[in-house]
Amino acid sequence: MAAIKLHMLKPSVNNMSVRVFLRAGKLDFSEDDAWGKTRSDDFLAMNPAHLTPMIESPELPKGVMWESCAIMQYLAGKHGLDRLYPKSLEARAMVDSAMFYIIGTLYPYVARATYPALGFPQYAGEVGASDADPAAKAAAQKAAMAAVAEPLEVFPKFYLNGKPFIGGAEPSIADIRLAATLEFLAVVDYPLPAWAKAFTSAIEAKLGSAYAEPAADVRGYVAHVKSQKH
Ligand SMILES: N[C@@H](CCC(=O)N[C@@H](CS)C(=O)NCC(=O)O)C(=O)O
Repeated sequence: MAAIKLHMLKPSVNNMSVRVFLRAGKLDFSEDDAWGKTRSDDFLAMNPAHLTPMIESPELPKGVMWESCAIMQYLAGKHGLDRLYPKSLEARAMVDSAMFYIIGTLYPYVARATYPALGFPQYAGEVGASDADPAAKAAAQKAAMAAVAEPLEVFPKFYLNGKPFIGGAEPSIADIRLAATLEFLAVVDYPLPAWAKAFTSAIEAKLGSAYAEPAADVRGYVAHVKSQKH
């Protein structure tokens, strides 16, 4: 049996991050498709937050953990994957800062811009999840799309700062998390800036099938959703 069991959803970029990481780190893992299972009694008994990606490992205090970035941090540390998660505290601080910025600031805008097109449920309290009329929902989605630009520009200006990756010459877990996040923007034909296109190509070239295989699942879903609209 593989050492790490990942419960995952194939169309999700949160999941794609960990799926790319496991492959890039050449870890011993198996994947279980959690489609339709996350609210089951068995899953909720393990994980009351009902979120994927989730890994099972008997060494964890409760046997499981979730949150894509925390999973990558834990497994990179445990398996000595310093090339993906640098050991130097200062380099690591930048990787951590970038990941928190993605999860806390960039991703919520990406979600509000893309979830309506992806057919994913939106978060309670947001216009998209309310009983507002379609015009108000469309305006909210448009506003979220416009808001993506500012946090996106922070990456070339600050985190990349002339380097190919946040991690430097090699992609780090923050780069994996950023590239996966950008994948969803294709569903709304978001015009990615030139640096972001170059960044995505560079990470694909560096990671090869470790990136391409999980990306194909997300891209397949995005293509399917787009084909339904035309
Ligand atoms: N911040 C979390 C987000 C995880 C998340 O939203 N997971 C969704 C899929 S994208 C999920 O598993 N939803 C299933 C459910 O809530 O039942 C991460 O990065 O791991």
